[in-house]
Amino acid sequence: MQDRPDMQPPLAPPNGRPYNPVVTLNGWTLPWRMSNGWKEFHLVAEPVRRQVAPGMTAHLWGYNGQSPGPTIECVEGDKVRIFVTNKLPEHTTIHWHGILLPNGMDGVGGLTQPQIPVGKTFVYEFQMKKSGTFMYHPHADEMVQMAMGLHGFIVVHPKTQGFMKVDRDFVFLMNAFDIDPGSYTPKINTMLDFNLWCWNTRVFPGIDPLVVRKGDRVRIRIGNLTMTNHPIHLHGYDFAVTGTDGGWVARSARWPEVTVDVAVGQMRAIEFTASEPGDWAFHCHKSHHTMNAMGHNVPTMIGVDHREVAEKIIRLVPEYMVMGERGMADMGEMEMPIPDNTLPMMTGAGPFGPLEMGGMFTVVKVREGLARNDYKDPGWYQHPAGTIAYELKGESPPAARKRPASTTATEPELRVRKPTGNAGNH
Ligand SMILES: [Cu+2]
Repeated sequence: MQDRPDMQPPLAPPNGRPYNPVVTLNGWTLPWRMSNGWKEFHLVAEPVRRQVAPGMTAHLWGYNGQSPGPTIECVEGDKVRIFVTNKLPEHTTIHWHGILLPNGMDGVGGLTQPQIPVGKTFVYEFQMKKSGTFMYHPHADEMVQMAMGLHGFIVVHPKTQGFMKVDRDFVFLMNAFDIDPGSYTPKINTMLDFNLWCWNTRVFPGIDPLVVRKGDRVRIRIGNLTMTNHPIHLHGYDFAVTGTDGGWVARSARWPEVTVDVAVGQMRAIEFTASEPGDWAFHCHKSHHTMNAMGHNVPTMIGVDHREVAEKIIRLVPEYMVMGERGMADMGEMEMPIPDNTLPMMTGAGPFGPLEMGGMFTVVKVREGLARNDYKDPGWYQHPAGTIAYELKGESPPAARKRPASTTATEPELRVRKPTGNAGNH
């Protein structure tokens, strides 16, 4: 059982074939016991409390005290026996996404097995035919059970040591929740407009940094169990997609990327060699996904001078605040009282000021001289002198412009007749 949201150190295999264990972001690996040649794991589906970031806790469903559940690690060729105990208020199953197995072990409630009733334990037995990156999740009342946080990771290590070898191997699942400010339970009927875009049920600044030693070969395995795709972008490096939930990608079939789109129900493993020290941003490129709880019905106020209106409103509502007429960056440093159990829309402080991020954002911290198994946050990067963008002192040189400088600034470039009616539509 695990109830802390901190990243647990990788679990070195105490028996069986050796391998380099993975690191689950803000998570842990499930220990097993050996029984007559079978690796036995035990998952308990149950209600859990998960801290999404300091200041917010969600009431979810998970496995063994946590959402997502623990990572299952084993080796190609292993015979695994997985006990699944149902402590949820309704029936469930577990489907082993991407694993090649006998049909009756596939975990589709009603199709390949009866659902696991409340209070009962079912047993799944199969052999891991190939190595790779997979997931597990219910295939029973799926919309509700996935929206409540029931899912986890499976990593099958190659039998041959040295095949697809890396020094650091990170895993996380992308999941999303819609939890109203001040409440604790996700709205399970939400289809697209979620307000918490999570990696392993954590949002920035609650997501661990990925700590990497300079020179290490690094793999990051990403699974998507949200309702939309996530283009995952890494700064400072180009990388190759070396694996999917279908298997490893042959060397000759890889191409360079800096952003990998992970579609719904997909997994991607990316690899790079950590040659460049620094604090490299790593995030979903959909800018709304690096935000926490926000209202989406707020009108755009950029360029609107509403000081006069504000003065009149303040006579009626003294706390009224004028916001957004110069953009929304002010939100990153504003400390406004918020309801209990929610998070600011954009937050986090960096070494140079407010980070203005939330949701699916963290930092890959590449440092020289770390110990092999050191995943502790090393703090912010100390930039060598003369390597930080700097303010120009004195006169700025003239910038090239498309229009001749003589065009008067007041002349509009384009006249637009605004539509009337249809108020509220964009
Ligand atoms: Cu996204």
